[in-house]
Amino acid sequence: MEKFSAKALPIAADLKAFIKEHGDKKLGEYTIAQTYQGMKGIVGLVTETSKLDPEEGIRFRGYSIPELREKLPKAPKGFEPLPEGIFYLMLMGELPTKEDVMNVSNSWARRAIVPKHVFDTLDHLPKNTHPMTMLSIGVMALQTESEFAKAYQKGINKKNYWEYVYEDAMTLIARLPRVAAYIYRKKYHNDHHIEPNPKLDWAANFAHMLGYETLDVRRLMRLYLTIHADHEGGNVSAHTTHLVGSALSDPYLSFAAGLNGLAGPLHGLANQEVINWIIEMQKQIGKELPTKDEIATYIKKTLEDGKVVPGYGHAVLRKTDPRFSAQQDFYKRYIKQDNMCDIVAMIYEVAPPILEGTGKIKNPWPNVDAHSGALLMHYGIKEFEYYTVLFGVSRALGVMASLIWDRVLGLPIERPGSITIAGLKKKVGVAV
Ligand code: AMX
Repeated sequence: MEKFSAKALPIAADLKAFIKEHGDKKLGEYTIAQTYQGMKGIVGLVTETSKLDPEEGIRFRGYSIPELREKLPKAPKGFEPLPEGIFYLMLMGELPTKEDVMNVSNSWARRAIVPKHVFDTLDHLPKNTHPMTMLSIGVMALQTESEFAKAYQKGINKKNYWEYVYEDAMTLIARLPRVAAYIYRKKYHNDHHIEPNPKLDWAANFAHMLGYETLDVRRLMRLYLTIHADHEGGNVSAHTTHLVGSALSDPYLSFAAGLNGLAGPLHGLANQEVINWIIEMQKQIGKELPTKDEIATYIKKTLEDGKVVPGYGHAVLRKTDPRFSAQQDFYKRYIKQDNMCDIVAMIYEVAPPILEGTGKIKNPWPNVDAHSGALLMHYGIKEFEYYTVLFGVSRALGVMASLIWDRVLGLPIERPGSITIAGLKKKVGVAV
């Protein structure tokens, strides 16, 4: 925390001076269409942890995914980065050393004990509760532990908000894999739970608690939890966490809200939808490995039925998502042959021209969700309804690092303006 405050407090002071001097300069103009089309392209947020380039994809504090796979510290015998490293990078703005990563890992291991009432809460939910709903409820149950909420009730100076948010963010990230693994083992393994192993890194321990002990699953989990961590500030889960946090709702309340956004099929739930959609395709075609022509027909039928092709398209990206490419690379390096991954590769050949042919889809290329499920299926993690939970565990890293920055920078409550249809028409002189 000392290292972070030494870094962040001067930046916060500098930002205040910058806004005082330049706050009245224009950042851009926007149109009526943008107001109606999800505010796309309107810059209304400051997010430090990562920046998305439409052509090139995500950069975390300036580093692309291939660069991170090379530069972030790895576990012994590991080839994939440790997610602790990307958290450190997003929070501190600089690449961590091995020791920095060890410190984060140890800090999370020390904070990882989940209070019993959280498990009791999950145990009382109906059996058919969706795993994302369970995760959100699990995080809400953890909220009893919020240091920020307790301190705020006692009364604290606003200058110190960030210290409590930092504490909560670290504890929440530390406890999240245990809660997520509990949900998995409860739902799919008859409540046979696996105790954490504090000697393992965060991702390997998560894989262990889920019940997967091989080196390859550890590798996949480290990569998965790294690449899903952040995607600048405007996506639904990041923006929601930031928005709710701006009301000084504590990190648990804010993150649960973000998770509820991630649970939507146009956002994080797309990873479950992709596998569901592929399995349905296999069923309809009656083959485990359909041909490219059969896949093309299935894609066209999906569009004709007025449905989206899951895993394709993006609100900002205009090229193949580098997070998709990183997973393709993982497949080629570690798996080499798998029918589901081969179908994913065939869809990648067949879908873009069909989607482009509609003339309306702005990005016909695959996003992160087009590949992740196939890798998980390969290793036997076949319960695709659970996949968004993995995304949620990873997303905590980015949105919690951002929330700490929000409070250290003293960002105020978020409150954009809104307008009525009549108000819009009046503005441009159209009779109402
Ligand atoms: N399949 C079918 N239609 C699609 C499409 C797809 N994959 N992607 C976009 N479209 C449609 C939109 O629904 C919209 O149709 P409309 O004009 O009839 O309403 C039109 O094309 C224009 O949309 P857009 O400007 O290209 O995209 P957007 O910014 O409105 O939406 C996204 C972006 C991701 C929601 C959309 O591409 C989509 O629904 N993709 C499939 C779901 C998916 O994979 N989501 C995951 C995204 C990544 C993530 O957050 N995890």
